[in-house]
Amino acid sequence: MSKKKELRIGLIGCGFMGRTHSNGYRRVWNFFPELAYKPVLQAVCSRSEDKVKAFAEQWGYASVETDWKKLIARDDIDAVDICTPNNMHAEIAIAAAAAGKMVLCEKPLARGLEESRRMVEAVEKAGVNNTIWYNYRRIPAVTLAKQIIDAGKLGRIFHYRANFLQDWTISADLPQGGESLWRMDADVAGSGVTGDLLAHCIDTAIWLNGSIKDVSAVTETFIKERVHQLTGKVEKVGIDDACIFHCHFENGSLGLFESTRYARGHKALYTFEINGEHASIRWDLHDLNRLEYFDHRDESIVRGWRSIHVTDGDQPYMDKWWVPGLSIGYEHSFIHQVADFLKSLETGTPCSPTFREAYETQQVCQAVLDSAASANWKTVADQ
Ligand code: 4PW
Repeated sequence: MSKKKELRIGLIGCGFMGRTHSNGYRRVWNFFPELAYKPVLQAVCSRSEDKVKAFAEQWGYASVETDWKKLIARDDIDAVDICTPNNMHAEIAIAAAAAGKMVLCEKPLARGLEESRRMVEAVEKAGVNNTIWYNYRRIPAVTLAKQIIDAGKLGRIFHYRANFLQDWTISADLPQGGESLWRMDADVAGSGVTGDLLAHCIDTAIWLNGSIKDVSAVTETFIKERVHQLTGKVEKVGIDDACIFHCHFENGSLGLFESTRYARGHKALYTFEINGEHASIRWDLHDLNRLEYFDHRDESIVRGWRSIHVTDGDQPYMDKWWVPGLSIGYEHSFIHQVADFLKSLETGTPCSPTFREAYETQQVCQAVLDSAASANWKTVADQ
């Protein structure tokens, strides 16, 4: 008999993110056997009965629901995991917290600040554990970047640069809205690349380099009208297809961020580079186990960019995986987030980023969108 405490999961939404999270729950206890808690795939919910039953069978959920309110009302669910489109995050999270459930929510926190604020209040008032799935923090090379920065190896930081580039919306024939293309619909998503892609870059940046003070942004919507899948009509496109902003961080460094879905040839190119007084680091999602590091204090005859293959047992999370030298992938970042969440239950410490921490990312996103709309600098704290 297992002595582990069960954490009974109720997953809402069975798309791409429903799969990544389910994989995390299923695999975590194989690789993190020391954890006191073990996730149990208790129930999954989606509006389509056929779809949810097939998902439950594929991933091993014990039961299904087609109404998320029923899932939340069940007393055999400890934690609600929200993998729906963004327009449902607030309503579900607030109801789940009121029902005393822990809440794990896919990024971004919500469509905008008003919803985000209510979500933070709800989980804090209910006193329930909560976290937002900004998974890239938990790629070992990115976590190692955090350790290197926190150890002071970069010295004073001057520059933070990040890109998130894709190319999947270039065709003018691509419709907007509906189940498969809700990221194209501003009413459902809240924004385009700012909330979907730059939110990742902003979350990582705040984590690595501290708060962002103010921003100046431009956005562009290259294709102004598209057929809406739900109405069948040609409708105005409300999302930002591309966004570029620069900013000041509170620590005095300058930031430069770019995201687009119109960079032909790039499917999901997330990169960042940080330049400090003594050293620089850079990372690229396409080579996610590698962290590039340059240290000016190295002896000059061997000074140069080091390419650190982050697979050693001394490096973050890697003592859990195979043997040194063997790589892991994108999906492992979600397994790590589950492990960190379970650990947080054991230790009684919050699992970062909490809703409150993710609220700061929302504030930056709002400042970026407002700056682009008004062609003015915006102060993040004013949001
Ligand atoms: O959250 C992002 C998604 O909406 C992801 O990290 C990458 O871009 C993959 O899909 C989209």
